[in-house]
Amino acid sequence: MASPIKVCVTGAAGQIGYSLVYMIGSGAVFGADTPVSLHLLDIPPMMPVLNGVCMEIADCALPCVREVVATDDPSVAFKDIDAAFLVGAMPRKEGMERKDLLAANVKIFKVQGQALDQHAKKSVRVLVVGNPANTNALICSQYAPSIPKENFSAMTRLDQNRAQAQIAARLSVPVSDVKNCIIWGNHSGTQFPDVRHATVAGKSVYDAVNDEAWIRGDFITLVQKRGGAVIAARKLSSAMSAAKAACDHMASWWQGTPEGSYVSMGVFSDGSYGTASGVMFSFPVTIKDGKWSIVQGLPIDDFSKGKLEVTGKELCEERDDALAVCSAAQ
Ligand code: NAX
Repeated sequence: MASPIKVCVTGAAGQIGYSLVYMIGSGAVFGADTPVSLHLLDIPPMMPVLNGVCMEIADCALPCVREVVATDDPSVAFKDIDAAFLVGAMPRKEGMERKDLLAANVKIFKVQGQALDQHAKKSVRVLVVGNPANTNALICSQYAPSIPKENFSAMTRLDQNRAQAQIAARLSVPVSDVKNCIIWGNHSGTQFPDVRHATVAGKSVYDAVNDEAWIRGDFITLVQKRGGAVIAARKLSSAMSAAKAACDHMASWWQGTPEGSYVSMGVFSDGSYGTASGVMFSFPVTIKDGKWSIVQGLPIDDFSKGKLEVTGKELCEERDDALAVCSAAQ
């Protein structure tokens, strides 16, 4: 076996962390033959809980797990890491405005960006899950100038998986038959789940569904509001599915996308498809040798253009608010 890949999970004592560390340790992301060293970060009051998680990791007797480091110190957690799942974030509390939530998280991701800059490998691949994920990823990268911007991404894979699952259910086919659903924009209520270019067993999803009103109406709303529906049912937010999506995202980044298919990731916008540049916008990407490329040349109709504008505008507003928080703190 090769030397272990060092993988950091922040918020490791939380709900998503609980499922995620098991999935990483079981080989689902980096391969069943690849040993991993798990670096688990949480805040000081959560150390006893994190200790319990470590006990359970040991009790899972996972062959891939060579080492577990549990800490509340980002400089220890990020030391020489190859991959980071930044899940830990400030949750929205009752009565909290969106701007207050953004401000609290900007501060966390600024500190973590600085710590990544100082301690992680320059080749580290960073996936931000903690919300607001796109803008947190932007801030994190801004404060880690020695790490290439392409090494930061935000998670919209859960939204993509939700979209694929809805299409599969609608057509009564296995979810694995559905390919190339796209999530454009922000991981928020403005995201645009788009199946215009998706296929089911090689045929157009649009033709197979044959119901444009549903595709442009209820389907989009369903995917946009799925997180809320899970909370209403479970009284807790999505955790198992979020952990699975984080693993899917990192596995695609590590192993590449199969010929002819693409995945959605929040990445630095270069202005493709007329989107605002300089925000973390979710695009369809293909991945080869650890590098993602935005899929180019997909036809965008007026309906889609309108949706891209709305979600892009929200991302620009979030970015401006976040940068204002950063400069006020300087
Ligand atoms: P939990 O509240 O269960 O866990 C979060 C953990 O992060 C806690 O243990 C907390 O102590 C820790 N934490 C807080 N500040 C930290 C810091 N500065 N450093 C390290 N750890 C810190 O939340 P959970 O359900 O696990 O969700 C985590 C985040 O994922 C939330 O921001 C949530 O909104 C976000 N999500 C993002 C999704 C996406 O698709 N991008 C979907 C799922 C999820 O809602």
